[in-house]
Amino acid sequence: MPSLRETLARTRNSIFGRIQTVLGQADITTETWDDLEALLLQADVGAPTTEKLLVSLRKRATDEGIIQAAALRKVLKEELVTLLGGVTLAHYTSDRVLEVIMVVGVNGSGKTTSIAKLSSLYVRHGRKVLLAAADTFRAAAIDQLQVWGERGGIPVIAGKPNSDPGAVVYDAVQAAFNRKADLLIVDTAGRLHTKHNLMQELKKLRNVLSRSVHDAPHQTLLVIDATNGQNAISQAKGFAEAVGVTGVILTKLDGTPKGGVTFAIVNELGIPISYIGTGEKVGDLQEFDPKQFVDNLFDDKE
Ligand SMILES: Nc1nc2c(ncn2[C@@H]2O[C@H](COP(=O)(O)OP(=O)(O)O)[C@@H](O)[C@H]2O)c(=O)[nH]1
Ligand SMILES: [Mg+2]
Repeated sequence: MPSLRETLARTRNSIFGRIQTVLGQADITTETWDDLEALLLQADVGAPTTEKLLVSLRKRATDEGIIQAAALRKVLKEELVTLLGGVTLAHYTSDRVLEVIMVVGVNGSGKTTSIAKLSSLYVRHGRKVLLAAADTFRAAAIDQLQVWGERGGIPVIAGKPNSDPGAVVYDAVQAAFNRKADLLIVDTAGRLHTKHNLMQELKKLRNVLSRSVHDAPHQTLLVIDATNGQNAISQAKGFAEAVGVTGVILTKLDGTPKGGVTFAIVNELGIPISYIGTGEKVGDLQEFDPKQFVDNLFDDKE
């Protein structure tokens, strides 16, 4: 499993490295502020979030009488951590007879892979997991989940290609009760003929779940591909409005310079990042820790 430092190498070496240079050994000038703003925008932090950061930085610089750029760097790091919010403690135990996690996101974002990673994590914590292949619109999607299931020894409930995903989810809930599984993870489609159809379909799946399991789904995780940068934000808003997302799995942070999008996601969507994907292997999933994340965006360790 790559370390967070390795995962964030490209984001760090591209733009955050330059922020570090701008906030180096000199006094703060007008140019410092301009450069910082330009770099944050380039880093995929996004306009609203950059604006918010600059307002709090300027206020703190005034209030605290900060003159040196290096001192501002320390404040920037603190504000970045604050922006990301607290740690969302992942819970691997549950008092429920059956806990349900629904996973949504556009095609190719990494839903199925992330489900494999999550399953393995929960299994290691002693949970009895069952998977539902409710992305019935692509035959390959069903196969892919089944392959991961076989590798991890986790049963997968699937229907025929193009069968009703609601029926698959219904069957999966019954199977989970019958087999005394205590965690059901539902894989879903990421693309239909229209976006409207997709959101309607996902709402239908939610209803099937809530009718058959009390308060289900208990978590709805939105998978976002970090390499999409700012484009990911508007997509994510659509899902969040339609199905009420409780947490984000941010994938492909390895190999992208666009890690700054993390700040935009939390600030603009108001949804915490639960996990980050750091590679294609089953172990490449980490719980998100705001402080560690920010520390690893910069080269210095102060
Ligand atoms: N490098 C990298 N690749 C990933 C990550 N997560 C998923 N992928 C890759 O992204 C591609 C699409 O993933 P998939 O799970 O099929 O996406 P889905 O269509 O949303 O189910 C696959 O090639 C995965 O191996 C990650 O965190 N890092
Ligand atoms: Mg898939």
